[in-house]
Amino acid sequence: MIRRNVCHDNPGAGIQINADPQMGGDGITSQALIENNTLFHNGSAGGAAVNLASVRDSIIRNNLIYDNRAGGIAGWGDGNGPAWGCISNVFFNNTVVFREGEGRWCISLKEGSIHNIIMNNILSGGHGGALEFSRDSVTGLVCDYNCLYGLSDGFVATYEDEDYFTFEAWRGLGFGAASITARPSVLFTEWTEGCLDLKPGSPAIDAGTDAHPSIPGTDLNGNPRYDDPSMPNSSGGNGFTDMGCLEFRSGDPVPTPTPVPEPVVEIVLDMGGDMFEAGDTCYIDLICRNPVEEKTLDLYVILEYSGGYWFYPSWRELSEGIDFTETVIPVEVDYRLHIVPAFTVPAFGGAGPFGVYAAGFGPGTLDLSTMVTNLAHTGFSFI
Ligand SMILES: [Ca+2]
Ligand SMILES: [Ca+2]
Repeated sequence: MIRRNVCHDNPGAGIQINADPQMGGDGITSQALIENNTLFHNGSAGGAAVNLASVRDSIIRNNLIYDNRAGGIAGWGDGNGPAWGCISNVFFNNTVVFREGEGRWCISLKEGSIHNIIMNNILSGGHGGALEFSRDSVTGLVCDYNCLYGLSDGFVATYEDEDYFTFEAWRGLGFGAASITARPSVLFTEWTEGCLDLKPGSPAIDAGTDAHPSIPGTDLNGNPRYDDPSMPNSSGGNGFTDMGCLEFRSGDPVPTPTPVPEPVVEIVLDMGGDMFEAGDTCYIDLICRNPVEEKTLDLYVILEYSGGYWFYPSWRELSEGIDFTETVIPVEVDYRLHIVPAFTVPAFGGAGPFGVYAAGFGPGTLDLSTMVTNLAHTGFSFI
């Protein structure tokens, strides 16, 4: 595993795996993982930024490869013949970009490097183009959902300096029905300054695919896939995987669904007056207004006076617990739910203020967070 390295200004390759069969052993490297590396300014004396020989069943993904002098990612047999090609590897979500007039090809597979899968990459050549193959390396090739570009001459692919293909010609060979082509200035924020973040509206946004188990669910920086609401979901699988190694996320807050308003039950209390004397007969009318939808509540009413709390129904004191009345409140205006039975105002000995409170809770709960009505209150005094 070669992960999260920064490799730059090497005259040769930045990362190299050569199994060197002439040195004994089977000469094959299998199941390597090369991911989340950043490579730039390598290859002034030749050698791809990621240089692989006889590597098989391996994953090369989420690598940021820019401003290198020779190739981007190269797989071959190191001159030992097609029996030592790079076989059955996957190249996913790499961003390989060259400056205009510089470098070779973004991904080169040669010398019997067959059965490889190349998807979700942004490959923009500076002197060469995006993809280079030897004719014996396209067997079993799967190549789609890539953004391909060649800055110098408009060719995105070649069969090793024999045939050159424009984007449309390359797609015509069956490599890339879902691929796109776009200049780096259209894709990136400040590509000439080395900032290869996708910019708003970049066609690489939501245009890759996650329809392969080795496609990374997070990008080079560990950020998860993001569905940009301003871009169509044209990718395969989940529909919003980006091409390249840096998933775009807008600076705007993540949109949240418009909340569905909680049905409102308004409770109105009416004591028929606000001045009472011990021995008076007192009434409390409890009227519900419920304009939204029928709702089931546990309803309670508290009478507070003389420093104590009394709960309806049955006007018990707090120490005896609270009786709840489960009630279905229909959709009606001024629905008179309960007319609390008349009671006699008792003798009092404390100071005011005094009052009646009423509220409703979700059935079976007594938790303020589940209070589903406003807390109604009406005050009164003793004469
Ligand atoms: Ca996305
Ligand atoms: Ca989207």
